[in-house]
Amino acid sequence: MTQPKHIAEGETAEQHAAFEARIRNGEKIEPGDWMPAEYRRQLIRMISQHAHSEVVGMLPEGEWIDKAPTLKRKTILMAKVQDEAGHGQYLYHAAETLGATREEMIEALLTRRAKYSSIFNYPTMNWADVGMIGWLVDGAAIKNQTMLAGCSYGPYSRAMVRICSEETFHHKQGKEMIVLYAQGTPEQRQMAQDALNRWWWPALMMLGPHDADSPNTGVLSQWGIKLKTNDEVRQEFLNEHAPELLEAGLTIPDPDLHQDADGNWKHGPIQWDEFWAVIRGERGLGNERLATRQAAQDEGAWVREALEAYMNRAAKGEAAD
Ligand code: FAQ
Repeated sequence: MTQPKHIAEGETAEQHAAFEARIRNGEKIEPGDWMPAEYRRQLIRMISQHAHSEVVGMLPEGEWIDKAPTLKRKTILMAKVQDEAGHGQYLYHAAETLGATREEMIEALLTRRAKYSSIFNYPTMNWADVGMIGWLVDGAAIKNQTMLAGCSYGPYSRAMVRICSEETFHHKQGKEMIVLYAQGTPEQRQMAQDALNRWWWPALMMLGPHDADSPNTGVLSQWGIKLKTNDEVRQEFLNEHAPELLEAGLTIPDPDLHQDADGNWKHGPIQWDEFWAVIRGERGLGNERLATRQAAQDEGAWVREALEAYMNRAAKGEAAD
């Protein structure tokens, strides 16, 4: 048996061993169950950052709702952006089951103590970016989230099952749009290609640093939260998307891209300096994204106050219908 790691003060090796045995047996850990403090901390970190990503992720595409080229595309995009808000809600609730409050999580986002996905700090320059986000960003998210649907924490795993089915629709609508444009007029083909040039590398990066540079993967794998490493998920994404993009007639902006003898597609070097700079808000739209979230928080204060007043009156049996 592996020596249990991350034993916090007040926890015993026996408790850890019993906990890990449950995970090995494929049992789900539920909110009231005993769990190591580090398991709880890692899950709150990851689930809250995932929730923030879904909510901030509404911004790049949301900008295009009133510019959609047809009513059908507008309706699809509105539904997609609303879905992302719903995903944020499921995920905040999942994190709340671990004892994190909504206020603490939002505060951590707005003060940059919590991250959100790097991908949403890139700008959407034209309509084809909406389709490319669906195809590549939702495509990468699904690979990651299908894996997380099998994770050891019950509420997160169940939220992922529901979210993945909606993301699958998002992925299909993006692919359908880009394949259509890639076969369209020269202008449409160019729009699709430009969008691919902008989103290809950020989509590869969003799956996280290489395994050797990923400090959290070890413990997350040990406790059945991550069932695959960042590089394994990235490989799955590449193997599905590289041939499909090429088949659509698009050029992937990577001169080193090739398929190896085992059939795996291999990418060239990723610019990790760009990834970290984007996360820190030194490149891309990080500062604008957080300012938008802060404004939404400020403008929503009266709703939270009214709700709290209502709940207080309801608790005393005074609230009207
Ligand atoms: N951006 O040790 P690792 C979506 C951070 S949802 C920013 O490898 P881990 C839906 C990481 O937090 C997309 N930071 O970390 C949608 C850690 O920093 P910390 C979001 C990143 O947790 C589609 C540090 O680097 N999905 O797209 C990123 O083991 C379209 C070291 O990294 C999720 O959140 C990044 N890309 O693995 C919505 C899924 N990558 O926290 C709208 C859940 C890494 O120690 C439109 N999360 N970092 O300060 C996960 O699966 C994992 O957290 C990973 C990172 C795989 C993201």
